Amino acid sequence: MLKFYYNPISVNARRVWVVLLEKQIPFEPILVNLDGDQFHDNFTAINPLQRIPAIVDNGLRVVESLAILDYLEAKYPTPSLMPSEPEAIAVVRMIETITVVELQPATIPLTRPLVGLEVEPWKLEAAQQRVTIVLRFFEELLNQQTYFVKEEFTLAEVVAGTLVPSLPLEDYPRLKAWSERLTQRESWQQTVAHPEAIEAALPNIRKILEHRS
Ligand SMILES: N[C@@H](CCC(=O)N[C@@H](CS)C(=O)NCC(=O)O)C(=O)O
Repeated sequence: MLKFYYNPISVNARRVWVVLLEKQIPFEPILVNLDGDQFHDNFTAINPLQRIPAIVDNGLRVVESLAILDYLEAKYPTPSLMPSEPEAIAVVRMIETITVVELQPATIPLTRPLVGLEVEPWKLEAAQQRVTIVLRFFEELLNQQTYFVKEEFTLAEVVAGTLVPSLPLEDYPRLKAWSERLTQRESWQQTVAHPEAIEAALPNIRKILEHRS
C-alpha cells in the first residue's frame, strides 16, 4: 500500500493528503514528528532533503509535493484533477507555481511574530505587499467562476486552496466564497489542522522558521 509521510500541521503535506482522499487512493499514513524525526537516518533515506511530504508507492519513492501530485495524477487518473486543454493546463500550473514560489514564501515573515520570532519591519511590509499582489491576481483570475478552470475542480484548487483560506480574505470576495466552497469538502474537513495540534507544534514551527529567512 502507498506510504504517505506527513504531519497534520504541514501545508505541503496537506495538498498530497487532499489528493489521496479526492482520488480515494488507499494509503498508510506515517507521521513524521517535526521535532527531529525528519533528520533520522530512516527518514533521510527516503528524503535526503529531510522534508515532508514523501510517498513510497510500489517501491517508487517520490518527494516534493508538486512532483507527488503529478505522479498521483498520472498513476491514478480518476477522478481527473488536471484538465487536458492547453489553456486550462496553463492556468493550473500558473496557480500551483505562484502559490508555491511566491505566496508561500511571503507568508513566512508574517508567521514569525506568531511564534515569537523577530522580523524586520521592511521584510514584513515587503511580504505583505507580495501577498496582496498574489491575492489580487487570484481574485481576478477566479472572475465569476466556481473554480479557476470554470466548473472544474483541479490541482489549482488543491494547491492554492490549502493555503489561501488561512489568509485574511475580507478584501477578496470571490476568493472568500471559493475558500468557503473548498473548506466544505470532505477532503478539506478530514485534513484540517486542529488548533490544539497547531498550538502543540508551535515550538517546532519556531525552530524550523529560525533557519528560514
Ligand atoms: N518544496 C517542498 C517543501 C517541503 C517542506 O518545506 N516541508 C516542511 C513541512 S511543511 C518540512 O518538512 N520541514 C522540516 C524542516 O524544515 O526541518 C515540498 O513542496 O514538498
